[in-house]
Amino acid sequence: MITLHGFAASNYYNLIKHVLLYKQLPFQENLIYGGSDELLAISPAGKVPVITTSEGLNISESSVICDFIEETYPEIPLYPEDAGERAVVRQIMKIAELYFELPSRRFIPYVFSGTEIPESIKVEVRQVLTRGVSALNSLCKFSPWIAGDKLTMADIYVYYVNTIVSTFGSSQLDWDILAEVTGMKEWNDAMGQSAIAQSVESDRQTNMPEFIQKVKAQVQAAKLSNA
Ligand SMILES: N[C@@H](CCC(=O)N[C@@H](CS)C(=O)NCC(=O)O)C(=O)O
Repeated sequence: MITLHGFAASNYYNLIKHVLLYKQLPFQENLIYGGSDELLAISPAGKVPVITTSEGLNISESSVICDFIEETYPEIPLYPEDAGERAVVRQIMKIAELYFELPSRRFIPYVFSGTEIPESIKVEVRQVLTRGVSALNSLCKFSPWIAGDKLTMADIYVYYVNTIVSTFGSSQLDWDILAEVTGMKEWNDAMGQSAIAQSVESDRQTNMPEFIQKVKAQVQAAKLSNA
């Protein structure tokens, strides 16, 4: 059986959990946070999520895990059969990661440590997000799914990317970023209605207080070591 390592407050963790649930694969969860030796032993960059396969192989990096799961368990497919269509799905995922997720994440250290975000960082993040908006506007179809008439890995991937983008877009840039991509808000709302998304969200909310406590403890420890 697959073991999914990480914590439910993580959107990356949740996207893999959603994929496993969608594909109806049995898996167990192992609660583990960043910064532990236990995590470094299975994740070279010390990031979650990680899966341990039934053969005992540890795999990290969400998009790599997505591909591994699809290749190993092709039943209930999440990528199109056609190579060109598959490339479009992966292109949407890559663009969402590079120009939506990663720039939004630049705010996280400031928010967690309660430090003001320099205006230059906000300008830079806004520029990268603008590129993402433009790219996703030209790639996404929302007819009704993100890449066309079938739900694909890109639907699940971008839905969880968007949790970060909309949170930090509105709180730090006063910008409703999803509204800038035609059709995205309606599609995002529909994705959130699925039973799987709602069960993942419920686990996220349960884990959030413990995660916040961990972050506060880490910030406090960093302050003490710098004092
Ligand atoms: N590139 C990684 C990023 C995963 C990531 O950033 N995970 C965060 C949680 S959402 C993490 O592990 N943070 C802990 C840390 O940075 O120490 C992926 O695609 O899986």
